[in-house]
Amino acid sequence: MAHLDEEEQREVLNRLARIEGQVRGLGRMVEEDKYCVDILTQISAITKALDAVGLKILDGHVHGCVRDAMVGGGKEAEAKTAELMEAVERFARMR
Ligand SMILES: [Cu+2]
Repeated sequence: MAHLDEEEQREVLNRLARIEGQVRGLGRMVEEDKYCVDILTQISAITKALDAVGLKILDGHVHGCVRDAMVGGGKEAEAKTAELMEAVERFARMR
């Protein structure tokens, strides 16, 4: 479960819809045999946009799931912290 309130969820979905449009545009650029560097620039823009969505989700997770587990304490808090660090490492390794 993602800890996003209604407005945040709407914002994330809007951003993802924009990214879908950007990816479709990328497909058109390849189809139309556009200049390689322009295609790479577009890929960078999409990657950045997707990163921003990832950070938003991560922020919600820390302020939701992780905080709740910390309040509860015990083994659940330890497990959530370990899981969080693994997720952050995976996210950081992407770039
Ligand atoms: Cu979460």
